[in-house]
Amino acid sequence: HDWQTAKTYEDILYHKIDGIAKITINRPHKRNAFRPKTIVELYDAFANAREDSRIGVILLTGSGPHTDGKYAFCSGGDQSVRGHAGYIDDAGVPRLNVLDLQRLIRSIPKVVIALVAGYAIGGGHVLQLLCDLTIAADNAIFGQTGPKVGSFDGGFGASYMARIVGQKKAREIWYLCRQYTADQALEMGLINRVVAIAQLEAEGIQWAMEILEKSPIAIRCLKAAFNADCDGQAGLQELAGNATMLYYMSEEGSEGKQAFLEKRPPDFRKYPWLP
Ligand code: 2NE
Repeated sequence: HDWQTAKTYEDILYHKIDGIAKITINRPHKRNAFRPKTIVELYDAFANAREDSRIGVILLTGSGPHTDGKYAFCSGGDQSVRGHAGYIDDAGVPRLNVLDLQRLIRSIPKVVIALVAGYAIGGGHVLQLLCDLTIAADNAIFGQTGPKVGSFDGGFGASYMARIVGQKKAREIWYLCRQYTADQALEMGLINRVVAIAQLEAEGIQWAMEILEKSPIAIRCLKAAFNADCDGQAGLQELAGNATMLYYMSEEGSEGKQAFLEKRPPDFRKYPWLP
């Protein structure tokens, strides 16, 4: 595929092709673990894809294989920079900035698809969980490690996981810290499809192309609606923001603004009170 480099970063790769952005975590020597800088760059690339009206689908993946032949989507927070109060950035400040990225992936009004080859572990597993859709290679391995390495994600990592796989399974995943195969993940509804590793990107592009044929506003309202079910007032804000956008796009909505600018009373009489 003829990917164009969209921007150059240190820890990630960022590409675009007709309607699709691809964001690749590029630290294969660490199984694509993220440090604070990785998250800053991921956030920047996702924000760029959000602003680009030509982009409708974002693929999130990890680069690989590493020189030892192993693949990883992401192995979570980089434990080698974990300090007293979080993951330490270049300025010495402790951070858990992956939580900001989690919210962006959820609220961005475009479809985010995780392409998982190899390990999706810890905070890396939560990232795949939060993507709208996940396509996995048959070598993918899923799991949480928090209680083993002295961490936990009690936000989306717990509650959203339970929405997806159910309370019993979510508790098993977190309490036992086992690893699950791609087929097991598919069976428990954690992912959408398993393909041969050579087919992973092509399958992602195929799904993206099918989505790009659909109505952007229908998809953005559906994403907000799925989010609203779990996200309380923040979810309602997102859903309602779309209602406001659609209202602004209507003649009735712009009448109010037009009247204000023309210093005249608004004439809403011509619009019906529909049943
Ligand atoms: C991913 C896994 C299971 C892979 O195992 P294996 O045996 O294939 O590879 P290995 O030898 O463990 O790893 C290869 C190299 O990558 C580094 C390793 O240290 C090793 O480096 P060298 O010895 O070659 O120098 N590496 C791998 N994962 C890393 C990581 N997360 N941080 C730093 N270096 C890492 C196996 O590597 C594994 O279990 N990794 C750790 C998974 C983990 O516990 N992640 C953190 C969970 S907590 C979290 O992500 C989090 C949260 O809970 C809440 C908020 C934010 C984040």
